Amino acid sequence: SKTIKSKRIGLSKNDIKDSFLENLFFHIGRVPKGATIMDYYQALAYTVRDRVFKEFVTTVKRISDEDLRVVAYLSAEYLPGPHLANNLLSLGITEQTAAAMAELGIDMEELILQEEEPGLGNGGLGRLASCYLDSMATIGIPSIAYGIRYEFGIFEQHIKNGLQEEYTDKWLQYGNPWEVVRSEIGYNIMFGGSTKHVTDSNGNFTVNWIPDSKLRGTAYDTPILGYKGYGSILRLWRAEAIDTFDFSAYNKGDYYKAVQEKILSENITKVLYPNDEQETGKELRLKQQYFFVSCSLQDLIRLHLLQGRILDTLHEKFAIQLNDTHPAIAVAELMRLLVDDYQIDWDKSWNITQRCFGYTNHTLLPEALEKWSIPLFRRVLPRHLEIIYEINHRFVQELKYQHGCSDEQLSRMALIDHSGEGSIRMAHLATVGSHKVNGVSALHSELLKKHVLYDFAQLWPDKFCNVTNGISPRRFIALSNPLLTGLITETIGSGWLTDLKELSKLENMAEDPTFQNKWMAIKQTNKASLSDHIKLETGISVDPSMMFDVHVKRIHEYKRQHLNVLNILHLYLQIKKGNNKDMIPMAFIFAGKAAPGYFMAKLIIKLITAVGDLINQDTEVNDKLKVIFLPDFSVKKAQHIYPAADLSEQISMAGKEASGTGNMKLSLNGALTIGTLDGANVEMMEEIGMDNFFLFGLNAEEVQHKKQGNYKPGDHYVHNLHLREVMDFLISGALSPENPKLFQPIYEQLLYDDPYMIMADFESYLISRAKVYEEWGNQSNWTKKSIINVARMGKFSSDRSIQDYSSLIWKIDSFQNRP
Ligand code: 26V
Repeated sequence: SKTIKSKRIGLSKNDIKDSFLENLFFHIGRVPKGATIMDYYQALAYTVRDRVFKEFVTTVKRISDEDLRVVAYLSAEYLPGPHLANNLLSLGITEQTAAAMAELGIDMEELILQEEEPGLGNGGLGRLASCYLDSMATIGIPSIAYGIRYEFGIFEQHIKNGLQEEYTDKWLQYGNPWEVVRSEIGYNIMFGGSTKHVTDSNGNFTVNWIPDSKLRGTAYDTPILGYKGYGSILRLWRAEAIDTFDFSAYNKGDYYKAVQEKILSENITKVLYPNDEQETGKELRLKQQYFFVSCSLQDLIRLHLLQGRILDTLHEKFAIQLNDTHPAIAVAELMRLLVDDYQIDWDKSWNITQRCFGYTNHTLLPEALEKWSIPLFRRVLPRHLEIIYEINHRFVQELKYQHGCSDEQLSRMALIDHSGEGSIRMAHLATVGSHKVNGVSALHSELLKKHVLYDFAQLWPDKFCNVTNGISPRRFIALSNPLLTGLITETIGSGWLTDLKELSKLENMAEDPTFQNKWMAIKQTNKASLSDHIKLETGISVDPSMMFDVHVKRIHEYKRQHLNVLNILHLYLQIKKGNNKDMIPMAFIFAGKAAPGYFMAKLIIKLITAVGDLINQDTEVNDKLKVIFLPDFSVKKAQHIYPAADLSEQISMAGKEASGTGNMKLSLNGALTIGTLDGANVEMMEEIGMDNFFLFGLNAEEVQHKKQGNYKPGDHYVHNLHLREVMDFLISGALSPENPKLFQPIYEQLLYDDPYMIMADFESYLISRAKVYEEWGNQSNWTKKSIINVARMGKFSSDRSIQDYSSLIWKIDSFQNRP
């Protein structure tokens, strides 16, 4: 890279300006006169990409020269957010670039807004993977992240008549300047057919898999740049037909059949599935998982052999992390590659496999634990089914004869669930095939050992550990909240961006009136900006002096958006009764997508918008209350919302939210949290202190206990007047005059079943909210708490999470710690 001409990758204003004009001409074929804003965006993206490549190539060279151990992160989802601004930040050239653009009469901010983000994930899990990639690149953990290049990412959400409508995402429609296709890096992937077990003349036993279809996975690389740091790479696989023409079909004259094959092959990476919908029968989803896993493992083996090594040492050179069970088929695939393709004996292969993999669990919800039906599995992956049976057989033997397990234990722990048509428990496959299993918050990791993987934790206590999630401070404060970032840096220097614990230096300032005023003024500016955005998107005016109460995340019953709504209705009814003398004006801001097939979640969206319609137009209440649903939540939108929040809603039923990461993002931007003792809230409250956190609700143990007893949600209805009023209002028809029974399913579920204990937690929520109002009344006090929240967020940097993974699981040193 030293030979690359410096001007082409220079970081001065003039070099950037020259490169930009060159790229506009040579890449886009335009001169400034006549160029569109999209042309400008693309030209700038190429300009920045050239500079990113330089860092990236340097890192890759170092990994290869020094023969370093590398993390291979396997995830079916990534949500990187827009790349341009992040890369400018990482390169440290935001100012020069803005100045260069200004000299050309271009507003850089406007270009940044042109970028269509890759929506290659559903929510927290995909965003976490991207935060981790950012941190690995920043700290200098040698890494490569593998995934799927979905042509259509998460659907676009439109709201029509208050209902969610889904539209296909077209993130690739104007091309993607951040990726490079590596046509030479591709692997053949097989599906279906049957297996043949043969013994050759030397008595060697081998298995041949005779598939009935094959396709090719091609690598698309996006370089990822860490903050003033190192490079990493996001390698996404796209499915293609092996040959453009199937010549045999062509020769027979069946040209169209050949083209049809090509289309079918490409279907594999067409679309991202929603993660919160049942998938047991979805053949394409299983194919997606196997497709990207096989490409990734074949790629690792190629890289390993390329360095002149033998496969016996694969686990010494790669730590492969499974992001949930979506890539868990990797356990069987690596065994297949080692045993069938490279003729390594089973025991040695199993040893390598277990030492390669680590498995991260991201949910305890029983309905979310992946299972694949055996008939489907046999149809798609016949050889893998045999391998899984063999792994299972050996595991069961071990349990029986070495550990003396009972039949009951055996059937609980087996990889195969024999009920019905039979299914494969992917979490068990991942657990058995890995040397470490981790949860994503302290509470979640404990519950994992106590419930979902209880028997395994008893058997292998040392296999289990915790790595609490974290977020990238680069993306979620430096990029999204430049004003607050400026104030913090001006006060404590800039070290905090790579060592978030340094934020604790802000504690001294928490009671300083001048500092408080600056802090408040920034929040106010951010709220005014969000308010403008809300007006633009929804037509609704929100007064920025209101308290901004923010509830943004996927819509799911366990996250309890409807608990929030019940409180809003309570406030509404109080105002209507004239009990509103000291009421604090509040704007409730919701955003989030519902899985397209999830009836209740979609009804909850309708409920939020119906309550909004009622309140926002009613002049008797709308100076005190506003209810906003911002459509099409994304990383880009989130970056706009977090900096403007005063209060963060983290109100899931205890025991259900594995970690949550929005909780961290909001707190890092100075919002105070109202929340339950769930997921990472527990550790956040530990850090932030009870006085600076609004806690309410049953804890996980109490929830368990109540469920085992005979919980009667109706009792709360009878005994709590406010709850009764609100519930009665819910089915009064006032919210949906055209269809008075619209919300009856929610009403009935809460009253007669209430699986997420909303009725039980309602009163406690209201009591906690009363404290919120009291604290808000003293703005200096509120601001002090806001500053303390930020000052105590150090633990929740994804840099810390990655350091934990590195030392506990991967045993990989960062570049920084190397001579
Ligand atoms: C899947 C399913 C499938 C069946 C229906 C219900 C349901 C609900 C959720 C899911 C997603 C499971 C995996 C997941 O996305 N977990 C999230 O991971 C985040 C990163 O660790 C964490 O912060 C969230 O708490 C956790 O929900």
